[in-house]
Amino acid sequence: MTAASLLSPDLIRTRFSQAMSAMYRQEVPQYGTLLELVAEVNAGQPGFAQDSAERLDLERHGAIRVGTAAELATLRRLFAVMGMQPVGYYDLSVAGVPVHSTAFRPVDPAALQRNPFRVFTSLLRLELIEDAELRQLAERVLTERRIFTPGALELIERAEAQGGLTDPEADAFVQEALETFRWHREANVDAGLYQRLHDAHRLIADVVCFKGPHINHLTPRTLDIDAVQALMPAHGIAPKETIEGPPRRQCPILLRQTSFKALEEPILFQGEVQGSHTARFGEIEQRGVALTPAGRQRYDELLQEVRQRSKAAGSDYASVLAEVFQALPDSWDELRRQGLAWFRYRAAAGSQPATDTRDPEALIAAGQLIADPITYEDFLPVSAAGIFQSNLGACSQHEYESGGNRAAFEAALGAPVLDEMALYERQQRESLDAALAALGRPA
Ligand code: OOG
Ligand code: NI
Repeated sequence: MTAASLLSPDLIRTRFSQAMSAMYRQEVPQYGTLLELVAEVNAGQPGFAQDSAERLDLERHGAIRVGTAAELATLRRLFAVMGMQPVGYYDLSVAGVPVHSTAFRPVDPAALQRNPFRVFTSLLRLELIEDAELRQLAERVLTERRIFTPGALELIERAEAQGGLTDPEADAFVQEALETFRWHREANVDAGLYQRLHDAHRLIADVVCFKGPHINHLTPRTLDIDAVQALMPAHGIAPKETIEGPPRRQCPILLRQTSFKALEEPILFQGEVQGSHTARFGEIEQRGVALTPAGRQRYDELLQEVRQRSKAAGSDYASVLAEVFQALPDSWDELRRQGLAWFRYRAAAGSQPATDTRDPEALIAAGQLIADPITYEDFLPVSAAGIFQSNLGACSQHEYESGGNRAAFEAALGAPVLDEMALYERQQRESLDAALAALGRPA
């Protein structure tokens, strides 16, 4: 096997995300309607700085939930074949959801530019089920199921041994991997156990009772989430009321998201009993610039203030959100000068440096250096909690006081999760070094 005959992981990722999208379109027809609507709205928009139209068309994220450490660890190996690595740790127990999560995604700027497909992946925290007997039953069901096909496991091993897959192997891998994320109408349990798990938490039933971690949503990226949200009802889609995340701004930051209600799908319990389950939904997102730790702290504080103030009687969430966020500068120059957001630097074409400064701000002022906002590639725990909640229904308010457990998550994963801030920082630093070198100012 020569390295030259191996396909790039980026290509395998693109084939996989397209196969997944085609499958989800069949399973959830409203997703197809949403894709068309998003494409229509995006076509009428100026692009967001560095992101090409090709990337936008391909761009989406998915979400899955698994039940055991072994399942999570194998997923890590499966995603690695497609150049996707675990980035970030999200504790959702604080929001009443008994899971913790990471996002599998490409990390290298060139790979992100080719196709940034990400999968938000949650691991059920069985220890948060209080009823010991129920916990053991759930555990037994989970350890007995096999969510990967033998073919998928074999191709993961081959990719690890060879350092990649050939073109035909990649096609076979995509088909085998897809099986893990498919919807299965037949439940793994009888109706009684489903009901008990559902009563403990709807999400627990969703993770435990099926043959695999069905993809629960696939989210296209729009350049104007307000426009898509407004057009959704006319296309027969009913979105949740509020858009999660920051308000609409001249300079979009982080991530704004909205979703529409889960489908009620017929299922067949063991013992041939018919029932139904709601788990799968649709979502759209708009991405903005990634914030630095200082910027992110400001964002978290402002969001906290919004939540406090909008509790007051008669207050309107959208107006409070817009008002409170006026405290955050809404220009790329200010976000950059105050160190609130990450940027990628490049030398202006044909520029001849007039001074010998290495100061980026002086070079920008002289028209020799250009700073483009770096797109946020990750997720927001508060928003994710809002998305989970909107699809779990009002009956599922839970309180868990355990807090996060990143060490346990990483032990299950079999690897540490990467620090997203370090990835953005490095991208900014390396682009600046390269731009300064191009301007004849090497370090
Ligand atoms: C994941 C919810 C989180 C997002 O976009 O924040 C998420 C889930 O419901 O499994 O996908
Ligand atoms: Ni999502």
